[in-house]
Amino acid sequence: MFPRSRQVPQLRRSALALGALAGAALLAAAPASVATAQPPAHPHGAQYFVAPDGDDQASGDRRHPWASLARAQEVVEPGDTVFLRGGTYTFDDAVRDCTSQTDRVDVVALTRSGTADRPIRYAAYRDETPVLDFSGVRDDCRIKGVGVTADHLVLEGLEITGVRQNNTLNNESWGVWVDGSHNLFDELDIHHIMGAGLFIQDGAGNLVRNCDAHDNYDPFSRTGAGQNADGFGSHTDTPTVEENRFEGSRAWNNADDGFDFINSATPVTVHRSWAWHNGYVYGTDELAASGNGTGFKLGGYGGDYEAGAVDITISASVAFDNTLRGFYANHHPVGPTVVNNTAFDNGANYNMRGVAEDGSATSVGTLRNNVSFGGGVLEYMDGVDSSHNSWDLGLELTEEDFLGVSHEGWDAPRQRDGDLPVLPLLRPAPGSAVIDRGVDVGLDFRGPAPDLGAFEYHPRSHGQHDR
Ligand SMILES: [Ca+2]
Ligand SMILES: [Ca+2]
Ligand SMILES: [Ca+2]
Repeated sequence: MFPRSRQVPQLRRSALALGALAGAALLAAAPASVATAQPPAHPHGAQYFVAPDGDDQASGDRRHPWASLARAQEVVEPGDTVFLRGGTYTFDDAVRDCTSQTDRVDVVALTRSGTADRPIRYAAYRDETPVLDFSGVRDDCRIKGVGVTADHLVLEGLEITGVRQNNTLNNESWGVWVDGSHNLFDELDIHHIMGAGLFIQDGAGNLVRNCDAHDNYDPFSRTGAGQNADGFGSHTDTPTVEENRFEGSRAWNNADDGFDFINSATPVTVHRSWAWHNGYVYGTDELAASGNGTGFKLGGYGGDYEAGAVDITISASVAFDNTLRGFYANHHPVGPTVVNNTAFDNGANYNMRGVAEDGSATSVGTLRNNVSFGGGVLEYMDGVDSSHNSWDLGLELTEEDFLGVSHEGWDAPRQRDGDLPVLPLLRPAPGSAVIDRGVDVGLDFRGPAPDLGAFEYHPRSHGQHDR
């Protein structure tokens, strides 16, 4: 009934890291002064370097980096790594002109694919922070900061910001726009986009891991200010069995929603992700005029009944302080699976509004081990498959049930490996009423039974035994 928690592709990551080490040793021995020469290819994949003060006529090795990703893409082959050095990369033009004011243009267009065994990797060099700043791009149509139409890429450790809406004839622009499959988006920090942070238009088998999308706002949308700036979205056109997956990711201060999966033909799974303070104009407590303000929007097709509606699953995730709803079925025709989540102080903590075949409103979903706490009501729960949730058990939770309760501090820096920060917030306190009250849903737990909510109690330290 419930899917087992799956492991992220650590093996693939390890293989890449080994390849990178071997490449470094080979490149260090190569002559570095030959202008326009290519670094030698080798069995583990070549390494190339890009830097803000680089030169596209250089050789692309560590001491002679290129200036642009576009230059790197001319030569990359499956298995290669392109390292981006720290600093700010500015852009002022898309790759081509707009053909109309409603056209869509890419600024960075990633079109060359890797393979399953040999992905192409675009990664921050060591612990440096490459910032792709698109605020100078004024082309008069919709803008994709990074447009990914390739498959089997890894984008890792990049900060992406400043994509604009340059007229009022469209809806959102995009930070990262994806029409590809089997890509890994890892440790991206995407913010201040006039539209969605990361938007999957089509494709499956993509993993969005340990990414942040925040402070996005679309003031110039045709459908109203704030209507379209989500943190993350999967809205694919092509029906697939394979899913898109979000894990360890955070969305906050976005004008519309944190995570939105409306009109997705691809199943979606979310695990260990947080969404808060969405529905506001960033930097303020002002409601975005047309923002929806939902933490996790779990499917839906604009109110229509779709016979082939996909499965949406969310687990071990947290939604709080979203203006309208924390976890929302959004008129989805089939029930989302909602297990071991924590909702706190949302307009509605859980709203399971579905749509029946005749178009009438109904309630959908399978809910286990969830916590509803603080302000935030339950809506559309009649007929939902609900048990072992805090409300089913009649728990009257108070702040004493948690090690900490706050709307603040959730944007703390990530751990060194990119994982979510370990915070006391909304974790069970010793003796909490949520401890061991759940039922086994296939996620890790300690003690005789799972606890309720996103975090499992540990007597000595917190964070060591997250789901
Ligand atoms: Ca909206
Ligand atoms: Ca939305
Ligand atoms: Ca337990």
